[in-house]
Amino acid sequence: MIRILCWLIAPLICATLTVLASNVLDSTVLAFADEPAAKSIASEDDLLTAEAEAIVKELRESLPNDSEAIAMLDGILSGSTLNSDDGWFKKAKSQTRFDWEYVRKSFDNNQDAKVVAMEFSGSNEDFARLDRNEDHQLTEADFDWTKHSLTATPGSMMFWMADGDANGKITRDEFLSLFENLGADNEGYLAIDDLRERFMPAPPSTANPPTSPSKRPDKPSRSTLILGLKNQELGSLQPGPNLDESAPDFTLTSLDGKQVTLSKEVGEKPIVLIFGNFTCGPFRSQSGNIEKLYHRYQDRAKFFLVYVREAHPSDGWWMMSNQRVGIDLSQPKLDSDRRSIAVTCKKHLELDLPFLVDGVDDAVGSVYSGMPNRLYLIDQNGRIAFKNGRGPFGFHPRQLEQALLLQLNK
Ligand SMILES: [Ca+2]
Ligand SMILES: [Ca+2]
Ligand SMILES: [Ca+2]
Repeated sequence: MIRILCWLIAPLICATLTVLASNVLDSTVLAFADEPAAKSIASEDDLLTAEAEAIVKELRESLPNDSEAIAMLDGILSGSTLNSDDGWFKKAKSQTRFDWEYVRKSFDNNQDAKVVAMEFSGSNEDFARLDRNEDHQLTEADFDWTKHSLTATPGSMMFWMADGDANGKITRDEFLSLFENLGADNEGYLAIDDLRERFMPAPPSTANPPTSPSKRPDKPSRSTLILGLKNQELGSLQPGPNLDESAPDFTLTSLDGKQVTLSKEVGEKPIVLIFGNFTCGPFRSQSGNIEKLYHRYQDRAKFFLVYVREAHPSDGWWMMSNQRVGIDLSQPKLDSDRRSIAVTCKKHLELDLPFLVDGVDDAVGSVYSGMPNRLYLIDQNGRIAFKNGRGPFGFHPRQLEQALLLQLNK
């Protein structure tokens, strides 16, 4: 039903949904796209290529058995579609100094398991941003991030449908187009039944299993995924620095030509590092959140977006959904090529925040485990104060905002 309506409305709208669904193949979200949701199983005709067999051997020999990358490899080999319940995504939990326990111990003076504005030492504005569910008190619920960031809700469904150019921001014109596409163009208004069930997340489908992975580009073969793992397009092979460890130093050049050395930026203010790339649809869908975060706190913290390896290049696990919105590029081989893609990305996503571009050797993205996307908060002593679970599922800008506010109000 949803699928038919979606395609009737406009191919572009569905493309936006498919960006998300096919990038992550999450079963809940997939139900909204153009394929039935079902867990993939490695089919008999999805044999590994000789190249993939060799990579499997090499990774097993070079990586610790208990590493996230080996968990990912095991997931791929068993036919996992790399959703939020398996692969290494299930293991990638956020690490933060600033969970509910911290808030309760720091501010809950009368020990009633809630913190009201009077108990909080910071400003009312900061309190309001920490109060995620807007009930005028801080409780455990405000700090519960167990739902992954691609969980479909009516609000997120509407967002994905409206954001026709998939740049993570809905403009007035895009919103108006949605208004018309939902049926308002006939009568000039929408009735409640025009919307009532339109944005309801569908229950997981028990329909037919998908066709053989190798027959659809958005359903990659196991060999494609294994190559993507080795190339760090699915994610970094390293775990990245842990909570309280020193942030690894680096020097990168910004898009306006300035050399930025992390250790020289440490001290005065906390530092927010945002890792991302253009071909990751879920990352693009967060760009409005990232930009708002930057504008809200740019005077109180330093922000850098570290541009890393493409997650879905045309010569890897490519995405029909990217092509539909005109994003079709191969993995850059030269630093200068990556820089020019970063310029295009910054422009398409209309981001003001400063971009630093990692080299094609992926030195910074690797050591921070920044692929495909990741958030860090570094304190004024240069130590990791917050690190989200591996993107795209663990990518929660609002969770980073809570950590930043609590760091600022220590
Ligand atoms: Ca209290
Ligand atoms: Ca609350
Ligand atoms: Ca848009």
